[in-house]
Amino acid sequence: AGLIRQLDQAVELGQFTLVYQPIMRLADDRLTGVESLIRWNHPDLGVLSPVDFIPIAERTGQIVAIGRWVLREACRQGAAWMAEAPDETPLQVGVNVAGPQLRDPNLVADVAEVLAETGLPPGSLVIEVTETAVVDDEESQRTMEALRALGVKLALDDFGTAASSLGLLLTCPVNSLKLDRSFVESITTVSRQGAVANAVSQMAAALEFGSVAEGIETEEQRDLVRLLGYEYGQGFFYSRPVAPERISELREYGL
Ligand code: G
Ligand code: G
Ligand code: MN
Ligand code: NA
Repeated sequence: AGLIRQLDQAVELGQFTLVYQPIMRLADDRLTGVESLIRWNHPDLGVLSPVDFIPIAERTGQIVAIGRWVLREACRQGAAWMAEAPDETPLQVGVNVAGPQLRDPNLVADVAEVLAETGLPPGSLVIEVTETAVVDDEESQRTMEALRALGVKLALDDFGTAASSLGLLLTCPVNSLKLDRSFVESITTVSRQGAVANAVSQMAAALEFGSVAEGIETEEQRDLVRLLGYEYGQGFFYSRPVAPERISELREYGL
């Protein structure tokens, strides 16, 4: 109950920050995007991970207000990176959006407003949704269509972990699939995880979805997902989530 009350004030009190994990193009190991990840600088408990408060905020509905802050901050930062290096291809900025946010009737208007306010090109924003949030939910599908109509990109996050059918891919208007890191963790040319990773890559290509392999921790894993045809990768092998200043340095000097 304490945490819930404190969550209510955390936006106003400026206690949230965003860190950004690099997303690399596997063909040439160039930084092409980031995923924004929230942290809570809690006055007594120190820095809290989203796993400690996002599930609570989803249950209470507080995720809607928190998510609005995340969206605005990530888009503001994305536009700031563009202004720093106007001649370079803008970074794609990923923002996680939870089920209750997708069902919030104001989401599309909020996104449009934030894009207009910050000047971030719509195509530079990637909204990451999970299978659980979109499955069997026509309202969420319509919201996704409306986001696509704004020019925003959509990614299906943690792909392969939810109890959803492959039929979802026929109707879900996403641009890319993010293979869950559980498959990359034990990926080898002979493992079952490797077989699934391969099948997902083939399927993504056939359906003209982009593909991102998550949770790459070793060079061997990087080499293998690249070989399997994944276009993009992210994980501790490249970088942990970092402060926005570090992303500026990585753009300028590389990893
Ligand atoms: O960065 P970390 O590994 O601690 O993130 C843990 C989980 O929290 C991930 O599943 C991630 O998608 C989720 N998460 C991180 N930031 C946000 C956010 O801004 N909004 C939502 N809805 N989920 C987030
Ligand atoms: O569910 P989502 O994909 O949004 O979660 C991202 C989470 O995965 C973040 O909490 C991030 O810190 C974590 N993460 C990112 N890269 C790696 C990695 O290489 N290994 C592990 N174990 N976790 C990672
Ligand atoms: Mn994500
Ligand atoms: Na994920």
